Amino acid sequence: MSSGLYNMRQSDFDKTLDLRKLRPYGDTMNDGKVQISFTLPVRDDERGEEAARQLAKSMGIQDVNISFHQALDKEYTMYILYGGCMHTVDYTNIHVQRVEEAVMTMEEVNDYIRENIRRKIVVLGASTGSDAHTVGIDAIMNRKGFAGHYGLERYEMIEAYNMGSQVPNEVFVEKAKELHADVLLVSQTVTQKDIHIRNLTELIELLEAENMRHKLVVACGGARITHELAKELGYDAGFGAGKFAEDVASFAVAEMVKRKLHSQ
Ligand code: B12
Repeated sequence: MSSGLYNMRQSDFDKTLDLRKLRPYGDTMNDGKVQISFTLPVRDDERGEEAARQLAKSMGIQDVNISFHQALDKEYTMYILYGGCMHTVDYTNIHVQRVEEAVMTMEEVNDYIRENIRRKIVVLGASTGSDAHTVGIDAIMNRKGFAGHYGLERYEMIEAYNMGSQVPNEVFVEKAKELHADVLLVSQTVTQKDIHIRNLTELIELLEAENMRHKLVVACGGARITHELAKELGYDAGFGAGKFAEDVASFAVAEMVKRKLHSQ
């Protein structure tokens, strides 16, 4: 929500909002209403329902209403519950690291490259390691794009190569060498047992061992990737859900110019 809208709301609409004690909003300020869903490995009966209710209460949810329950199998039941979450967070004390670069349109990125880099740039992308999810990297790379945002293959000043999924880090690095890539983009979807951390770390270590890391812009993305995590792991930037080709393209070209990578 823009700060303008927020200010309007606080002064004109509701005076009970306290950002130091922020709660979910259902239909009344501070009612804390949330909907949660989970599966319990028990049969679909009254005892299971009570177990679901008690579990929700122990999560800090009051006035629990089980709005839906369905047997998935003999001994597995899915529940959807509605209730008021009594926990709060201090919004005024929340500070996050995020990519600060202004986001340009596809045309602006092309113009920026023409003016500042004066040659096409090479971007190589893949979903690496054991990760078989392709939709995220395709959303960023594919010509047709995703949700109305064209992918990098459509950018006139970008030579984009998408290696698909399950690409071993060694193969990815070899391809980067072969293509003289300027930018590497990695997608990681599966985070079970921290596999993404190991995989992302291994790539940076390989690039460092090959003396390539400082010559490249390296970014990663995926639903559970944050900019903060990416920076911690040695990446230049991280992009999560709701980010598109223009977000990473704007960042990458500005970073190339900032670090004078185009003239190396
Ligand atoms: C489709 C899917 C599959 C398909 C994948 C097919 C394919 N060709 O991609 C199949 C059936 C193969 C699959 C398999 C598995 N899956 Co799956 N899958 C999904 C599902 C339903 C959708 C994922 C998706 O396509 N999202 C849409 C894209 C557009 O979103 P996105 O990836 O977040 O991408 C956006 C951003 O994150 C960002 N982005 C992504 N990458 C990058 C990269 C860069 C550089 C940038 C800038 C941005 C960026 O931009 C995109 C656009 O905004 C999700 C559940 C869900 N609803 O999310 C589970 C899910 C991801 N899968 C999951 C799991 C566990 C698995 C399996 C391990 C299941 C199993 N036990 O076998 C296997 C793993 C296989 C493997 N080796 O990787 C879990 C992951 C949990 C976790 N965090 O670890 C999920 C969340 C389901 C769940 N709730 O448990 N899966």
